[in-house]
Amino acid sequence: MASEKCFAKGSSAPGLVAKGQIRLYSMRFCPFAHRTRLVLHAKGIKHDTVNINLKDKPEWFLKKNPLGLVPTLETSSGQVIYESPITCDYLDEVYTDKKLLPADPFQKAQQKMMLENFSKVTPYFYKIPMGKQNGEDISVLEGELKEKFVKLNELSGWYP
Ligand SMILES: N[C@@H](CCC(=O)N[C@@H](CS)C(=O)NCC(=O)O)C(=O)O
Repeated sequence: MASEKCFAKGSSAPGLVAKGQIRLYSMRFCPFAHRTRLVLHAKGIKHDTVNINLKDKPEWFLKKNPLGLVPTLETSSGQVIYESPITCDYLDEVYTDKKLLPADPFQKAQQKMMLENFSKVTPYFYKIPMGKQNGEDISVLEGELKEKFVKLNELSGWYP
């Protein structure tokens, strides 16, 4: 997207997060960041996106999130939230229009169990294209991904 910059080591930090907005630190091909992006879009939350060069991370980004991972959210008061499921829960709790998680504790637990299982698949959406790009043999990864999908399929009848 034209409005999305990509920041690397040596870059100056972007300005403060505008009042009434939230900022997502992201990377265009990160499947974990896509979770947060989906929630931002589903709920129509006003936000800006700052893409991080994960191979050459800006120092200022590591000060915000010492783990150096995306997705990371930053509020206009400087609060920082990371780990994709936590960012999604945070957004759903703070922006109460169009709730995504059910209020019922058991239904909520079921959704989280499904997410936990799907999380075993997510890293492959990153590892396989990256391996391909680096000219690596990705057949083992592809085999593992297939196995995980079969398992997920077996479990799918268990969730609502
Ligand atoms: N458990 C984290 C994983 C996030 C993650 O691994 N993001 C990758 C990009 S897809 C990353 O930031 N990698 C940078 C690094 O490992 O240094 C989450 O769910 O948010």
